[in-house]
Amino acid sequence: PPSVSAANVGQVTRVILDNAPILDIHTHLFPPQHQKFSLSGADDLLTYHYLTVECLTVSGIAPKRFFALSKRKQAEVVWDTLFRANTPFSEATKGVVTVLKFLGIEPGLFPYSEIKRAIDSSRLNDEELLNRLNIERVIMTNDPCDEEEWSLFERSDWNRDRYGAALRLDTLLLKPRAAAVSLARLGLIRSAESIEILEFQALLDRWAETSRPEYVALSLDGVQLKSLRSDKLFLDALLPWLQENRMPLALMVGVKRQVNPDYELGGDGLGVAGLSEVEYLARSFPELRILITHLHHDAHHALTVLARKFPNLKLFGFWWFNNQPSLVQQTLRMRFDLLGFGFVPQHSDARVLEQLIFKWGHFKDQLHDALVERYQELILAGWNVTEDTIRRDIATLLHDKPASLLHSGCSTACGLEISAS
Ligand code: REL
Ligand code: ZN
Repeated sequence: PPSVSAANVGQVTRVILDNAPILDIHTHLFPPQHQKFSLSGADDLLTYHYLTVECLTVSGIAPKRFFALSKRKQAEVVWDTLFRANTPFSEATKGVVTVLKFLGIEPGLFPYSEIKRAIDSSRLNDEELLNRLNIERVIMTNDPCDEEEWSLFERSDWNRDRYGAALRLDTLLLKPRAAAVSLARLGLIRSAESIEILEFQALLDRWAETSRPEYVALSLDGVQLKSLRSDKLFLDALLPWLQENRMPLALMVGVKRQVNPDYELGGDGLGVAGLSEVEYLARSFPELRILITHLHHDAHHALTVLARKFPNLKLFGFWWFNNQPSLVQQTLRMRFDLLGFGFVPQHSDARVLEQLIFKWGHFKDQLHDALVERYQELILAGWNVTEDTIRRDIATLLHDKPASLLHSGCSTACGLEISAS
């Protein structure tokens, strides 16, 4: 295969990136058949919590007044504040600009009604959009304690290959009292006071059978991670169950919920880093496969070093406040420097279907630059880089590596076979 030169590696990498299949391992998307939970279109896009928070910050509108408005009206206030009265400078607003461009909508200072009509009449359905973006599969976030949301698994009219499940246990482990009440009401456990170990494990079996999760997930503060070290449900029920079933545990660490409840979904902030708890888990449970992402930018160097120390600890994505080009640029290069291909570079965290366009689009721009910089250094140092090399590397990063770390992939792709001879 022909070698790529330092001069054309940029263009070659761009084309390969544009056509590479993606496996998105963490989203809040649902199939459109699950109507109440599946978000798409102008109103949902403009009322994304990243944007409502920015709008409140910029405008000074009282949060209570803002959230009392209808969704349509909130979207209009966001549009008028962030796009008409101001220039869309932030990452979240730029995301909307990217969506408009992708949909072929001429951006301009139009009234919201016009932008809304343009977006809603030109949007694609989920299959079309996922195909256009080469996103093979997205993993949802599924809370078994939310009866209505969980009812998705009672239906069979949606595409299970496209939408993979993740068993989210925040409610169960972090609000066990509330969880016990609702599970007892559903007749799933005996007492509304507490959940027994065996009951919990039976529930995990049952939920895993219904949803076929790719991992069990927890999104939490370092303080909460610390208290789980002495939590019976976590230690005596969940951890053994995960190890026995070779089910990965995805930890999203460093979020303090509802720092400002007036901001509703946008009211969460930074909590305690909790890295020693992560180290403790990785060291004490070598059979436990941990996927980890972190909300603190300044935790990432230490976390990357930790990921070099424990083969059962795998870094993924740029989460939320970290998913900003200025931060991705630096941290992505550090991850390549320290981990090579041993991490999952990104997940979208998309809540609204069209967010996939910019969440992946913007990340690919960053990835492109980091890759090209490294390939150019290699080429100048005399290393032979071919199109096949680049294709293989990008496939590893965006698809094969994430696939190998999920429950469905771990039995077949846990590493190279090492022969004894
Ligand atoms: O999955 C999570 O815990 C977080 O990603 C969410 O709580 C958060 O609101 C999300 O929308 C951030 O991107
Ligand atoms: Zn999320």
